[in-house]
Amino acid sequence: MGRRKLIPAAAALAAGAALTLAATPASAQPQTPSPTPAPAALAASAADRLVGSAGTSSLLRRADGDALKRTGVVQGTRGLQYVTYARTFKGLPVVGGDVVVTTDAAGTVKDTAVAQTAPIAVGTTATVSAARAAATARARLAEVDTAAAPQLKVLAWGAPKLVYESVVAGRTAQGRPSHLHVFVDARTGKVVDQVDDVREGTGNGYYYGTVTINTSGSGSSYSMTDPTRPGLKCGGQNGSAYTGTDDVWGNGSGTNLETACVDAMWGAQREIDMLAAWFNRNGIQGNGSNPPIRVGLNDVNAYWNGSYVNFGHNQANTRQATPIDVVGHELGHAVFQYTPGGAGSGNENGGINESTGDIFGALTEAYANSPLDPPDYSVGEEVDLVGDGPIRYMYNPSLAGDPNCWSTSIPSTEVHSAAGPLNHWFYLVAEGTAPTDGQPASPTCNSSSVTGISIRKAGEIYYNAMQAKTSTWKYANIRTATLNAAKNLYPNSCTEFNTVKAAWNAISVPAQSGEATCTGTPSNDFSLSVSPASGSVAAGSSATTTVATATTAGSAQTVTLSASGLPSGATATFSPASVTSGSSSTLTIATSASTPSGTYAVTVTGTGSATHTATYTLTVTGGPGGGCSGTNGTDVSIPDAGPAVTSTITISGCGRNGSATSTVAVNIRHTYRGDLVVDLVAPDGTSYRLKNSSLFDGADNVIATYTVNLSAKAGDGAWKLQVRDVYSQDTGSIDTWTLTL
Ligand SMILES: [Ca+2]
Ligand SMILES: [Ca+2]
Ligand SMILES: [Zn+2]
Repeated sequence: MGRRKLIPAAAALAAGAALTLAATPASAQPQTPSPTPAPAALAASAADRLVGSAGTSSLLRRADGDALKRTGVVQGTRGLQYVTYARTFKGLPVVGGDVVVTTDAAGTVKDTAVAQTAPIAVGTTATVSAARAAATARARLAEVDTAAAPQLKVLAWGAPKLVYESVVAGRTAQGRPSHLHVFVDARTGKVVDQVDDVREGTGNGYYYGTVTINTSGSGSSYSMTDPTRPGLKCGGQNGSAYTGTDDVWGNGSGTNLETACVDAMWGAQREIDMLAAWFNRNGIQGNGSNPPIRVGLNDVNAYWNGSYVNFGHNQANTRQATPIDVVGHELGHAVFQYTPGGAGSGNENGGINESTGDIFGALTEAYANSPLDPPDYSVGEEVDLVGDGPIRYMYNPSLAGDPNCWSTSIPSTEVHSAAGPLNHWFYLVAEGTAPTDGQPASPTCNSSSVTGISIRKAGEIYYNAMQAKTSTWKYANIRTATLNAAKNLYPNSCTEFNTVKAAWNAISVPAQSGEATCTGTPSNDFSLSVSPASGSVAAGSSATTTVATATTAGSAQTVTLSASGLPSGATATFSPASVTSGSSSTLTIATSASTPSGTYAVTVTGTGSATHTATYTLTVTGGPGGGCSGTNGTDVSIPDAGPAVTSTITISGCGRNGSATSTVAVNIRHTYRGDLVVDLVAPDGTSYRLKNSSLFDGADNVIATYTVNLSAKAGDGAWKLQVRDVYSQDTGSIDTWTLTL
């Protein structure tokens, strides 16, 4: 090689000479106020923090390899929020791994509901083939119309098992419609559980006279499709909505199917309106959507099949099964399916599902308040199915032969009968044992008296409890969930809580360990929030946010404010430094030029009769190295035309991505630096060429400073400098190097 040989300079410059500061990344913007976090966002982040914290592993029955994924935030009433999670285990969906975290509007966690009772410890390799599982599932039905491919899952209703879930649709041996989930043990091939989405009700035609229903169309083309309640429509067995040339529907005849759709649409519209007005629920499905309705089922029956409701007729075939409590019942099954935990498994859960139908039927009947069908707590009182009046009596289930009281035989009781105790509980909470509004008296199983709190409050408590439902719900779980709901919904009163509890005692569902208690008028309390919840400033500038307080119990009190978690060189000032709960303070965080770049969680603490905190996320840009630290790279000898030599720096504490401009200062001692190729290797292995060999690079024995864009790299980790002499002439060394992020 004809390269020019240079004489080594006398001495290298000292290592660690002044290094350039990282420039302000292009992404750093002046502070912009972010919108006030909605309760749903506060709830989601609080619940995520809870689910993500190591201290809750046992509460959540965590196992190695399981993961909880947030699936939604459901709004209850009075600010309550329900954050739902689904679980996977080593990537497999876990049926029965569901979790619900309840918070208030400020994001304070109130309760946690966990379906699972034990952490999962199963192998994930099936020894039974999917084809065998599919065949086993098909054999559960007499007639199979459709069958979905089996999915490998973990079933955690009870002791966790590796299973295939197969969904088959068709008819049972009794000729009833079925949409069946079959769980086949993936190790033994045995069926371990099955769940039918089809929920049957029974009813009879009833006419609400001339009513206004929402339909679509104009001119000479109309459809029984509700334009204001998405998804709601009514028609015959082919699933299409009835249409017509005018917007006049039905003829008032009990055998006319369009008339049945008038009843069904009117009832469904009242139910959807009731859910919104009383429970803040958006549609039957909770997301604004509603299932469609079919009439004309050629059967003495009505059912929800997991995706639509279908109504038949009475035995005499003179009326359709579309009175409001039957419509409310079937759509109540849909509400049950579209609340956390979905439709579970077994007779006790099935009974709860049936009772939920009856409860929503009674709620809808009460909300509609038609003089043609006065509100009551009988189910299908207009039915003349077999000539003996209502099919169920919520105030006294035994009138139809159903149990009034819970007992250990409920899990083996037919589902409509197993609904009896919960129907009875609902009645006692709503009306009590001796109502004064004309509703009938109700007996209790412990000879106690209960004073009701109104159907709307009973519904609100049950509905909110349903938002913390899990797939393993039993009567005992509802006791716990409704006590939590009563306490959370009415934090300043024990009346509702005590009624709920008395009603559970009155139907023989025993106290559960750890259940909530209500201790009378609560002590004064307050809540704390910051808005905006985050801000970004250049080092040396100030950020401000408003700290709001509210009185949540008792009377107002003095709240003293403080801040912690500030980065170095920053100070926090509250103006004023203490407030009366209900008023606000302005927090100013002043940073200095020496405040390191990075993102910091600043905890704002309010201290009064209790202590509450809120988090403000502060991003500082343009400051020095982000708080990273790392020792200098170690000395290495550069062999003569040998392989690349490596020197490593482990950097930690960056907590951010690297800046757009980072510098690497390398103290090179080498006979001829032009021989060298120098690369910087990021912790993820990405290599950045700092220097190529160059014949004309004459400097020897110097500190060379290279600038490199590392904005796409995480700062923390082991950074390597690789140096190689590409020609066989010289030797030398690197005497330390420094990376500035
Ligand atoms: Ca009635
Ligand atoms: Ca009724
Ligand atoms: Zn039903």
